Amino acid sequence: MFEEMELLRQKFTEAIAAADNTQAVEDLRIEYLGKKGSVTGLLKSMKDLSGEEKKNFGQQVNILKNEITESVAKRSAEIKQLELEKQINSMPEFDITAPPVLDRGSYHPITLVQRECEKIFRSMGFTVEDYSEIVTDYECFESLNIPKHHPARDMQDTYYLTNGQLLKSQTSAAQNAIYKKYRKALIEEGKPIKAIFPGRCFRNEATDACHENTFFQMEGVMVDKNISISNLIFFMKTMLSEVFRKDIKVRLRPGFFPFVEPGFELDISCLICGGDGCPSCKHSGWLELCPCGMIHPEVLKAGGIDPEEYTGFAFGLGMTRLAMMKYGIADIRDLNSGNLKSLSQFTGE
Ligand code: FA5
Repeated sequence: MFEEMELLRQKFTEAIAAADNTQAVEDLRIEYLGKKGSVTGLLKSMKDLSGEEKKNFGQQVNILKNEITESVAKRSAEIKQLELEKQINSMPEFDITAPPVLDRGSYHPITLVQRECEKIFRSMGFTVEDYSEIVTDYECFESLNIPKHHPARDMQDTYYLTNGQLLKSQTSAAQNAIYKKYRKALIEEGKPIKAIFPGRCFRNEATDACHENTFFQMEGVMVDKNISISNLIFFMKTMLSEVFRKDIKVRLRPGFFPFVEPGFELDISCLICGGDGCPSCKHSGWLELCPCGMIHPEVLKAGGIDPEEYTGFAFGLGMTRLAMMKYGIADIRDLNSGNLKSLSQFTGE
């Protein structure tokens, strides 16, 4: 029986050293110390021994039982430690002394250029207005001296909604509301109307390197007594020199818009090809950027302003094209692409 006990001890010593997970150790505990376990079996077999032998054997079995209990506890603790170390080693390395590397994202080039324009015009006393993207026929056309069936409506292929409203095809759609908002201060307090209103525009256009169906414009108006074309030219020049901060070639040519008289097209020499001609400027070397003109008397009248007493200028800056020129983006479609690799490289100042 003592031999049997010694064999059991050896067998257990080998088994516990080989147990490499918590479950294996628990299985061994049950196998040796459980109700039907080997050590319990040894105790049961004592009944056939004489008094002195029984006492002696009983003591030895208890020693073995204690040894096994201690070994199980020790091996369990070792395995828990090993499992913890394994878990820690599989975690990505984290160096708390390393400087923070935060991905802060970046602004879209149009946002950058819009903010820059807003800053420039604010510094010249203009307010920045917001306007809805869904507007009425009156706002987008009739109040701008473009009655129903006027051929000028064909200049913009407009998206109409089933309720008769439309997606704003030009930021000029906000002009009437701006005149009505500030006319009282103009007439009663002599405060000139000076406002810009950036916004998204929609046209059902075939897209190419310089045309999108969804693009941004920034409208600007100034109304007061004695406003003339020289005021218009001053503000256009200031805006362009502040945005580009380098000499750029511009040209002013006559342009037709029913809401201005006279009207102009302000083009800039294409900064992608340097004026040689490329897809970005439809191979003309020039890019239509900022049509403008003196506000038509009918438009002032529709806004509740007497054109005999007041005059003003308006412009409709193509902000998406401005972003193209400012950041050297050859294809306008990249700006709506959602391609973070190309869009996240611009940082403004
Ligand atoms: C207008 O939208 C007039 N409302 C501008 C205006 C305002 C004239 C006030 C006079 C007084 P036009 O359709 O040309 O004009 O658009 C103005 C500018 O928006 C263009 O010069 C161009 O820079 C930009 N633009 C027009 N269509 C697109 C397009 N499909 N994709 C990108 N930019 C465009």
